Amino acid sequence: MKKTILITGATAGIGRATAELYAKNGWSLILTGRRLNRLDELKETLVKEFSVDVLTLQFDVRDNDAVKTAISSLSEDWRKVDVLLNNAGLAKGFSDIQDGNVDDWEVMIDTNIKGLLYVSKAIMPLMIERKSGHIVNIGSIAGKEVYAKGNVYCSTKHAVEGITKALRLDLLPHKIKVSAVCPGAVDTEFSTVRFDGDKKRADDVYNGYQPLLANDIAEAIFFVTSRPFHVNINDLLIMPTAQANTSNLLREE
Ligand code: NDP
Ligand code: 8X3
Repeated sequence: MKKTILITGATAGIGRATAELYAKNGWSLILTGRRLNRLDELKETLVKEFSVDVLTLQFDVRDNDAVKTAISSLSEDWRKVDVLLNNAGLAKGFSDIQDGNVDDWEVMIDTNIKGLLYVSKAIMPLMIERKSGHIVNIGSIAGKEVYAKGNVYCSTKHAVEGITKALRLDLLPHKIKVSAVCPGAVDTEFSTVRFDGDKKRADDVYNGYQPLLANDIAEAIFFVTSRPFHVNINDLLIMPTAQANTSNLLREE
């Protein structure tokens, strides 16, 4: 039987690569994000290339009413969500905490923590009803360590780690799996967003070593969600070989 994955933040980076990989494997896809033109373009590409069923839902994960409206609009068939990939997220700014921009803090906390909770809260009843489902949260090495000037972003990813553990505990009686996939540096639009479109500064993050690619993480997510029912991967930390931790990178050039 065909399975369905709902991906938040499917318009770029890890979310987009994951959409492509699951489409290649014949899954039905619910693709979400804020940028409608990108959702439309991705849907067209995947339908044409892989003849899969794709539904797009445009919403901002920070807007709980929009999340609830979008999820409650799902038809009976689309309500059978087998995998929820909580991927939408971002970093904003890079400064000592005492110099931090409060607006940036709000955006990160609202997106990475509250947005993940809102989407999970909307999807969990559908999974509980079917006693089946798998929630995969995208954490980060930044959820396991704190690096200089990464303060609030790192804290949001630490929160994702806590929420992942709490979900696993509370959803245990409902037979719903919960996993975290936690990458180190992945070359996506992440740094461009963090540095407000400063492409040079963003590119510098990935210079002099081979960062992970979005598809590396997509493959890990696919592995996590294709284990037999009795196997759950709780936590998968994936780093570029050239990155030992958040602060030690082997840059060559
Ligand atoms: P990208 O910037 O390439 O993609 C981020 C995605 O999140 C976009 O599709 C964006 O869509 C979506 N998004 C952001 N804010 C919102 C919002 N408010 N509502 C809905 N969707 C939103 O970055 P990545 O692919 O790298 O990031 C994906 C996840 O991976 C994030 O959670 C990030 O923290 C995490 N991560 C990234 C790492 C990296 O080095 N790149 C390493 C470790 C973890 P749109 O703008 O259209 O809404
Ligand atoms: C993104 C990885 O180390 O740039 O979560 O914060 S890092």
